[in-house]
Amino acid sequence: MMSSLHADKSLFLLFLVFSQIVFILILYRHGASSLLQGFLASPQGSWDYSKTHNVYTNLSVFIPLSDEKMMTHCPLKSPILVGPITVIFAKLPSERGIVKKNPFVQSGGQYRPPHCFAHYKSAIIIPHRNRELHLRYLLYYLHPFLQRQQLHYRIYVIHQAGNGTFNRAKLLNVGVKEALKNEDWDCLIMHDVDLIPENDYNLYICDHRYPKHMSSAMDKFKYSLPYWSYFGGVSAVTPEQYLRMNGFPNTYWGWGGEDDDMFMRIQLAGMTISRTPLSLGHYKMIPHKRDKENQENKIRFTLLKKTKRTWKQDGINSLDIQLISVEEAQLYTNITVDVGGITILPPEKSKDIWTFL
Ligand code: BGN
Repeated sequence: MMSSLHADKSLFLLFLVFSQIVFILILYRHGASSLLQGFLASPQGSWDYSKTHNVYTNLSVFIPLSDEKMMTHCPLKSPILVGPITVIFAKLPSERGIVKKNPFVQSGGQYRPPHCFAHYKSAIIIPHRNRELHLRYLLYYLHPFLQRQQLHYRIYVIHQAGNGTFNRAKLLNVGVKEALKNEDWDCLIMHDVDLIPENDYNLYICDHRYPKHMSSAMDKFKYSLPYWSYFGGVSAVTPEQYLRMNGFPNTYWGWGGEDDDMFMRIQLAGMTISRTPLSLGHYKMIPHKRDKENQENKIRFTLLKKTKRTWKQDGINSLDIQLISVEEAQLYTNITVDVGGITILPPEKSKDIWTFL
């Protein structure tokens, strides 16, 4: 009797030690937020995307408390998360319609839960030009999506002035710099304008160990990764990780390569990436053609070969731009910037001449 009790106790102790080792290993490999995501989410792969919910479902339960002094921290798990969200690109909502549906969003596209203190503060940074309709769809879905997660957040749209070749990474550098002037954000989320998240358990918070790639399963790539080191679409870095990798490159004009450069500089700065599980990182891309001012970057391979030598000189420490305006629209903070570079003259004056500024 005594010896079986003793054996039970040893077995239990062994189990305890084993679970602790597993816990520490997960924490070490993937960071704290992965544990939190694991805890909050259903087991990997078990989401049923054929049953989806309206992104505005139950949002009206978040209303201000009658006595502000009674306000406490929001619970770690938001009570209204539903998982898969219905994302369709049917009738485009008007801007006024979106404002009406999001009464607690304040000027500049900022939100704090009206009934509790948020655990996380995230800035959403969206490079943009001539994609007004995409932006409207994104705002329609993203505002309620972020409120469902009870975050303190603000949406920044970084608008490239002029009609020169698009420079996504440089616009992101501008967005980070400007966002950090407003607030000490815990997390900076780099967000393409044409990607809509499809699962509200995909939390818009950072992994404090490593930069996190969030759009791991896009419909465009049949809900899988196009290649293992893919870091494009939507990603999240803390201000500290951002500084450590010297921000993003300023030298990638046009389509392609800048996200691969980001991946490289993460490694060069002694980090690696974490990734939202594919079952959670579902995104729908708004269908569109490539913009004519976002031609394929033909020298991206050459640039990528040089990243090892250039990343410490080219980045947030060498950002050279002309800030044109910072305006608080109702649904977002609108930052317009001249990033320089190559400009194509407007068609009536143009004789197919490229002007280098
Ligand atoms: C890759 C592009 C990425 C782009 C993805 C997905 C390059 C550089 C190759 C060495 N990278 O091929 O920038 O996000 O496709 O479209 O072209």
